[in-house]
Amino acid sequence: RGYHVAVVGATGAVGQQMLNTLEKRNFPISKLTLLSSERSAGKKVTFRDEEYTVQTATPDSFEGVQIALFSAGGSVSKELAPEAVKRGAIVVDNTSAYRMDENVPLVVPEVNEEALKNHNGIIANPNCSTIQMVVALEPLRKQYGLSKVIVSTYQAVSGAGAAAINELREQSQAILNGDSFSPEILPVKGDEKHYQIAFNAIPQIDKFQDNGFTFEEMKMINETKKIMDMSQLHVAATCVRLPVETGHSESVYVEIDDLNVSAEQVKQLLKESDGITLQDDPSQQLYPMPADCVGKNDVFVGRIRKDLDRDNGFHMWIVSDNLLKGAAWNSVQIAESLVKLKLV
Ligand code: 11C
Repeated sequence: RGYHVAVVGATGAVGQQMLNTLEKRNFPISKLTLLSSERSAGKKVTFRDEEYTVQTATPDSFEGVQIALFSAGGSVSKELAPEAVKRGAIVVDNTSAYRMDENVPLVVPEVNEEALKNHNGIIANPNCSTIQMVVALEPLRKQYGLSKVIVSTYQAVSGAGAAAINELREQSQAILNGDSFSPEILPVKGDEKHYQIAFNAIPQIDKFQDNGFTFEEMKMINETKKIMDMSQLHVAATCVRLPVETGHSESVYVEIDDLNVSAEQVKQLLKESDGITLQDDPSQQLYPMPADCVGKNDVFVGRIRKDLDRDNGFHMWIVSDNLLKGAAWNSVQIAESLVKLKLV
């Protein structure tokens, strides 16, 4: 007994993690359909000791599918998610194609699981850097009220896909060998200029918008307001790419409404909150780092301290595996919530 599940983008970095996560969570699957763009079709993928051949995704691939997890890029989702819905599937979409559509719930289960009840076939999985931040913000909002969020990110190259991982590795090797190299992917594959990422930091993730923010920064701003249902929240973001392979880090400054809260109380609250592991002990030099978070589903929080000039201001450091809670795990978690809430 179980569900007919399709994974679209099964050969990609996130698709692979989706399959690992479905396997690890023992998600009830009666039939599995593995799909991809034409370019990756024909590849073999193993799931629960069985070998599958990945098929080219077409509208008819979704016949009989009950849950479809999409992670094959925005254009594939735009074209095929409505076809899947037409054939009776519920789509969990990990691209930015539908996130800001008012008919589409944008869901992080620790924050707004209830929003799933209003779905019209498509559910959007937020951007990775947004997800890990709102998991830590929600308990603060609930307990103390929240008015301001200023975040700077330190993001891993795997967020930009497998080609960006290769670029970091090859460039690092070339620099160590004293060889020449030519950046071709980062900061954004489709943009005009490309810069060195090895031994560097690039303050551009995705393309610039007319307001001077990048699209990644606007995703963090707009998605946070939508997920937390706080259109008036003051949010600003600066997103930076680092030569880290996996695991996004974020330095976050928040202002809460309550003026009488201590850093100890914030630590205790986050320690008791779902999906969070607190790693915060300066006396032991304990704080989260991406290398320790790879392969783990939780959001890790540390360096919690009260601002020195503002009684309601707090600083913290948030790290998570961008391919898991930031993508695959959050999507599978949404599927688990759909089952739990009897929505599928
Ligand atoms: C990055 N956050 O690190 C991006 C990747 O909208 O799902 C995720 C893109 C998205 O480059």
